[in-house]
Amino acid sequence: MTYTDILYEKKDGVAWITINRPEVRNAFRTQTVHELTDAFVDARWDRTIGVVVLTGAGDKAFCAGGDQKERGQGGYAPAPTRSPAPARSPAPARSVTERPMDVEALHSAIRHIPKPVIAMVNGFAIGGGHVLHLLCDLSIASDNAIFGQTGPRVGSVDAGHGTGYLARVVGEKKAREIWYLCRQYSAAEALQMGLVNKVVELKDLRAEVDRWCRELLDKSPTALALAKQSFNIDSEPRAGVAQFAHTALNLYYQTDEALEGRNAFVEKRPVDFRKFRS
Ligand code: S0N
Repeated sequence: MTYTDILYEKKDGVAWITINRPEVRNAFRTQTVHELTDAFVDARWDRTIGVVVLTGAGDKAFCAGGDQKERGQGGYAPAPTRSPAPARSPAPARSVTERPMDVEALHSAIRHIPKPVIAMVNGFAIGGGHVLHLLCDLSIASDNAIFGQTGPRVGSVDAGHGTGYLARVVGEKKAREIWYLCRQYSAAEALQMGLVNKVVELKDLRAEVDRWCRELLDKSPTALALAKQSFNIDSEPRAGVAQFAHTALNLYYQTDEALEGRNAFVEKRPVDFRKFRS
């Protein structure tokens, strides 16, 4: 697969996956999610790779979540590239680039690769981007990193791993605060609540992640795989919830209420959800 939205480099046993859309704070569109998933699957089956690092290009953002400009009434999907099939002929199978966004497949690829995945958080980790770092095994952040969920502010919610796994990591009360209030948290606050493993100055981030990679590469790959899979077992039932949550989310995206959140962001105006309470 040729990548347009990510950079993928394999070096000295480490696969570096970089979301390369800095002009939109590394927000992911459908194509980005296809590419990320493909890279994780490649790293999974490459026997020379022992650790994967996920990061964002530039020094402003790790990832700002789903690209709100691609999101329409049916959720995230690329514009159709061919005319619809004539009536009564069977619909042709959709090629990978025509399929709707499959965030669930990406989450699954991160969780199920039997190798440690490190999120190198170099700026904003927001919305669906925050969920990506959350699902990585380890998170190492620069001191300018900012964390938070935005769903109830932009008419979206990851009610699968995004809510349930966050509660495991930071506790129920804090997870509910993060999701309900949509505030932003500093790297120091993230460290304090156990959301990241380490915070360093931005200039030292790459070297620090390199050090963690080297330490991991010295360990037994099979023991690491068994440890990861064992950790995953407890939270794996959430994968079923995630499927259900994504189906529900796609229905929610079809409502005027969800569209109000998306439109307010794109039109750069205050959101008005109060009308949906009357
Ligand atoms: C990240 C923020 C806080 C950065 O603020 P800052 O530094 O002031 O920059 P801006 O001027 O706001 O942004 C710079 C340019 O980047 C564009 N941009 C930023 N984020 C996005 C985005 N998410 N989509 C599209 N464009 C984005 C800005 O528009 C600006 O461009 P110009 O200059 O042309 O105007 C700030 O940018 C911010 O708050 N961003 C939005 C964060 C957000 O709400 N993200 C989306 C949250 N929702 C999701 O992630 C959906 C979750 C999801 O995908 C999912 C998850 C699980 C299951 C299913 C799904 C699913 O949806 O299918």
